[in-house]
Amino acid sequence: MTTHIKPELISFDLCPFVQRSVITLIEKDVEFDVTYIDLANKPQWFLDISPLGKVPTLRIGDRVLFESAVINEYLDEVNPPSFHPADPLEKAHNRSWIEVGSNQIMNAFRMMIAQTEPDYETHRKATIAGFRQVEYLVQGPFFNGPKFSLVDAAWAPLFARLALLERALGEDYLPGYSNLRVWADRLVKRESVIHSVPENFGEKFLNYLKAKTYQGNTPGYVAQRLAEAS
Ligand SMILES: N[C@@H](CCC(=O)N[C@@H](CS)C(=O)NCC(=O)O)C(=O)O
Repeated sequence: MTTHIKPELISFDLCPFVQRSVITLIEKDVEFDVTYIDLANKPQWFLDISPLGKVPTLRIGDRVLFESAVINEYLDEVNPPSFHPADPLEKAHNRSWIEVGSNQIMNAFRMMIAQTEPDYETHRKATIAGFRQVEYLVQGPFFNGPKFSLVDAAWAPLFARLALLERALGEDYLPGYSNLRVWADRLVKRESVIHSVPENFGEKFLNYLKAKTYQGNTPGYVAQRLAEAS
């Protein structure tokens, strides 16, 4: 049994994948320690324990777990009741949609760091197209209906970031997706989601995007628009 050991989350405070695990830790009422690292300058002890060099990394005693979906599955198993549906087919289906959530985080990230307007448009369209199927799947108010699930924990960080950017730029990243809008709004307002990031997260996140440059000098397209908007 490892459940009595307090886990240590190795984190970067702007990372959406880390946030997935923090949401699950909070939802499951698990006490944990956090160690922040600088991803631009990863400490050697981190590289020594993390073969992929990515956060989140969860250390439990001398065991080290990585990959947000795997970490969340572990947290779910050792802290019942499960956030997964009991039926194996439904559970696997939920896992598939957690993976789609990861893909959407990356589509949106490419959009946020696009260098030029056409580049931004390409990734904006890809992000919006990537929402098409889930619009018809989400049961509301959460992915599976009334019960919060690991799919909700996996998608909430994406919706939180898109909501911040929508407000800053006057964009709509869920155009015509009424079910998704209900789901996203519900998740962004959930206590565990709000408390899964530092208090000044919105400001920090937008400042991070504002500072995004190419080859160290040219501001990215979103960075330029944020500068114009402020
Ligand atoms: N598939 C991974 C993705 C994690 C990930 O990409 N984390 C980023 C920060 S948001 C990272 O650690 N990047 C460092 C690097 O790639 O060097 C997961 O779900 O945990």
